[in-house]
Amino acid sequence: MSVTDVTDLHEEFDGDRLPPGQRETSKFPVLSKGGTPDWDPETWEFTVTGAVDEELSLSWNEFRELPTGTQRQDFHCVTGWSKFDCEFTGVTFPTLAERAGVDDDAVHVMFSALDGYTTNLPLDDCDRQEVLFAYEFDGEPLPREHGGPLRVVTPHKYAYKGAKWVDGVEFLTEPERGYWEKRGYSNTANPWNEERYS
Ligand SMILES: Nc1nc2c(c(=O)[nH]1)N[C@H]1C(S)=C(S)[C@@H](COP(=O)(O)O)O[C@H]1N2
Ligand SMILES: [Mo]
Repeated sequence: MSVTDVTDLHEEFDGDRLPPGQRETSKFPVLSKGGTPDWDPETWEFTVTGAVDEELSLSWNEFRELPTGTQRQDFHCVTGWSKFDCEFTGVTFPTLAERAGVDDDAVHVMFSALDGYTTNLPLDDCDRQEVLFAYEFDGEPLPREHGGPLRVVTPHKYAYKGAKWVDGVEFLTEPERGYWEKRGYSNTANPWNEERYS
């Protein structure tokens, strides 16, 4: 299977591959605000709501029928570690946005997750090929503690912008703040600019 390598993304931000103040690790630490929530594939429902032409509600099987791709990405955690060359397989944000048909007045996006987590991004920062709804990591089903069955990855932002256990995407006409963005982490989260705190 072909893999799209996006590990040169840092060039767009005029930065080194390892962002300032980060150290590289080969481990994949787990960072969750609480425990790993239960997931029932029979009742799980993925919703796309808000400023869209057609609100979507997809079962796990329906979600898995969306077109997918595999990307090699770097992962930057705001607590100071970066993991290079993660292979994530999933559905790109633009693919999903196109399915729903985004309204002209949508400017912002809120992701929500099974554990009650939320995180927000401007629409421009989401509508990129590298923003993936990922369900495989290195060719295996995404481990539950890393957000399985489905998580968002945002290699151009610190990783708290990627909701693990994601089950909702809401298109907004005004910016709003998510869980960590309300609690002192940066709303913008650009690793090459060290936007860690607000
Ligand atoms: N649903 C959910 N998503 C989440 C979190 C969380 O607590 N709940 N933590 C965030 C934070 S702070 C980070 S750094 C990454 C960590 O991902 P990992 O545990 O796979 O390393 O997930 C982000 N997504
Ligand atoms: Mo984090």
